[in-house]
Amino acid sequence: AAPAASALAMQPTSEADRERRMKWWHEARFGMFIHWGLYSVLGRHEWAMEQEGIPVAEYEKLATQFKPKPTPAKEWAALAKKAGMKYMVMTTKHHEGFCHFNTSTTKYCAPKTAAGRDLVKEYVDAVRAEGLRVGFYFSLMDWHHPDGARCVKDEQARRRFVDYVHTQARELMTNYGKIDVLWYDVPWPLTAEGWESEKMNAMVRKLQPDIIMNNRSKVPEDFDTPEQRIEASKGRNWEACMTMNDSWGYHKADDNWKSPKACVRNLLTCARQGGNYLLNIGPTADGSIPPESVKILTAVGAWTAKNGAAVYGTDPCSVSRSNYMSFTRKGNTLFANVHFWPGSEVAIGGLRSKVLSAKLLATGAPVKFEQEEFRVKFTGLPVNAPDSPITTIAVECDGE
Ligand code: FHN
Repeated sequence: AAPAASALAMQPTSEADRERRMKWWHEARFGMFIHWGLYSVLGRHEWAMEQEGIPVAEYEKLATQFKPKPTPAKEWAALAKKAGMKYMVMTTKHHEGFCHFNTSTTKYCAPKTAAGRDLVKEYVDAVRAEGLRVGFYFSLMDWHHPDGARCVKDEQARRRFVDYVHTQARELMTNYGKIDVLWYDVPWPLTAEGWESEKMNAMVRKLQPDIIMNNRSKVPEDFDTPEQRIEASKGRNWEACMTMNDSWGYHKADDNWKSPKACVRNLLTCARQGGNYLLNIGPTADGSIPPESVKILTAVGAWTAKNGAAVYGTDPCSVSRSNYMSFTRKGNTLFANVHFWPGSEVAIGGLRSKVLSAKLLATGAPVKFEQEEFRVKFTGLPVNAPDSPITTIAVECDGE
């Protein structure tokens, strides 16, 4: 007999079930990405092995130098909380193939090498201790596995490689309690069919019925992943992942850091268009966070602590006409987020709604306003920006 309509409605990939599983994620808006691996020992970007042509036998020796300090994940989780991030996604295995988790599939993993412990367990415990949601990044591409280079043409090699990767996915979904996000990366050189991604993802959902997955196993799943850009590709089911400098993994010479203002503007742009912002840190080999990242996220957190209402749980916003502020919305409250403070007067053109009242969001200080047919002027403001890196004016309107 056909399954009842309610059972169909709650199938793991039904829209109704997807909305149920993604409710917290939409409200969360802002997460921390963490890229950490043997490449952090080199300090020259997470693609060093491939870009520098380092042979596997030479590269894997980096595992003897990878001896993280005790529980660095506690520092990451504390900083994420302070920044106003609500979930974290850590590389459990990047393309280099080194696993931070205990696995039956290989000795090339943290518990069985110099690190001598399960770094994924430490991470999960630290994230949960801060009340944040747990995400695993998992690379399908694996430069260490001997079948990686021949799995496209050799069916037996493909079978071994797919079984290896599916087994690791099963271990990650089984051994660490409730996992909230599975963030696949780079399926090269196989397709969704080659990876048997639908079978793998069905296994994941059976083990973790509430999990949400990205689109990088080459099956659309729950959310899209625009990288280093903001693109509202799938309604509200998308997350822009970005670095703070130019590198995902720790790069000792990469000094091209974004400002706190640039990061808050990215967060606001994601919020205005309904998506999420996943902002990356690249810890050093011992797990320390680069001081520049600490400085940036501390400044971002100072803003979200006072102005979070302008980004968390907001609705998509159609107001956009300004080159010195960006707009977000929650119901009939419009947030005018001023990134270039013009002085004692701020004006918005083309607002459809009637303004009822206005205030500085951070302090609640009332803001005077005058509304004409096509313009609202906010007057009597401080000459210098009252907040940093952005000042938000909350405008109560009689409609959206
Ligand atoms: O090659 C990776 C890269 O190192 C990094 O992990 C990013 C993060 O989204 N994903 C791949 C590039 O798309």
